[in-house]
Amino acid sequence: MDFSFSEEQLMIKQAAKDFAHTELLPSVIERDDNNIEPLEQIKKMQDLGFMGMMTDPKYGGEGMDTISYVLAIEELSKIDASASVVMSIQNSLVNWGLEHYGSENIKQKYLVPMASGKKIGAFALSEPEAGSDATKQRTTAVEKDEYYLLNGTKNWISNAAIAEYFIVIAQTHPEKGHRGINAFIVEKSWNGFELGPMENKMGLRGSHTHSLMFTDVKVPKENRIGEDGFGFKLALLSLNGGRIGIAAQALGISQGALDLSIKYSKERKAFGKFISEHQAIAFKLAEMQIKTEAARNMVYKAAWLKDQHKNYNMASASAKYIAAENAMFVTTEAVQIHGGYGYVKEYHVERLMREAKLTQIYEGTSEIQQIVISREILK
Ligand code: COS
Repeated sequence: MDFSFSEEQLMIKQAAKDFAHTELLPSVIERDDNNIEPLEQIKKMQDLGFMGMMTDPKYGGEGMDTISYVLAIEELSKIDASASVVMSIQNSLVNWGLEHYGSENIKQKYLVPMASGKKIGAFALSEPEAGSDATKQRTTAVEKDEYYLLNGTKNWISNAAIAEYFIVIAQTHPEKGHRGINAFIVEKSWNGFELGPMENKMGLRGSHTHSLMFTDVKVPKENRIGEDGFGFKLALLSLNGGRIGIAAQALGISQGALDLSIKYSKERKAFGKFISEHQAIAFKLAEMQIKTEAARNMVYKAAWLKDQHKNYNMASASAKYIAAENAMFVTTEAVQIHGGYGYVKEYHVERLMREAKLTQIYEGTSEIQQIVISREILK
């Protein structure tokens, strides 16, 4: 395996780093405090091509590889995971599914505006009673002559406030179980589509999470993605890739917290020397570095496998698991190293710790990743 990056990959990494420092860092604490979405910054991310990174240029994307995507998310997440989650969802959970399984009509109408950065998308799978157990969809899409009639409620939908297009998973043939589930591309402007209340979250407060309500929404038949009954499969296939994005986010959060801890420990003195010169702190930093590098290798490997068109299901679940667990470990240690300063907002690490927690929960909890991995090794 080649561990070096191409010129293009390094350029993307640098562009994301510059963007994060100049555009995200100055206002990140204020946005987190006040639940403000980085709308201006998202526009700039669209201009940079971050919203359609891996989509084929013939559908308005940048045609880059997954490694470049991971490098960009990692850089943004060191500073502000509320910004990186927008691009993670759009690229992995929306554009990817449309490009691989949407009809040509769907690609022209929905993928092109999203991959070229003109529109934002969201992915609606979870429900009040179907989160981890995604087969238990209560949202229904009843087939009529010329459309599907969509009814139900979705929960925990990131990008919901800013998105215009939604991939919605719904049950059409309950008697067929998960093989009766369909996926549709749905427009927010349609009658019967209602944006529910915003969750008041512990972290990633610059990324708004809403519920969605559908009441007799008429979805044209041509908006179904893939064959009849392909919806559950589409959701799981999309999540396989989505987990790489969240793993990269967790990795960036870890590295961000580690970088801040190294800096602080070389500035702060206690007992007559810099705290980095105390073995108690130096050993903590060493362990944070070792584990973050181990997670990085697994995240990059999952991305590499996807780029090589090899099976990456287990690799992506493993990468998400290890990167998220590590993010929680590293950010907690970072707060500890900063002492009292770590517990106040100006030093960023308490925010990174709150962000890390969500990476253990969304796009499949750590326990779901363990289910995916154990089933792979035991089958
Ligand atoms: N990728 C692609 N297909 C998969 C898959 C994966 N990772 N895991 C399972 N499938 C397929 C199976 O091959 C099976 O297809 P067939 O019917 O064609 O044989 C189908 O999906 C159902 O598989 P299975 O019976 O194993 O499903 P289970 O209900 O037991 O659930 C888990 C499997 C738990 C792995 C799945 O429900 C899951 O990943 N849930 C988590 C969802 C999640 O992350 N929710 C959070 C959403 S945040 S947007």
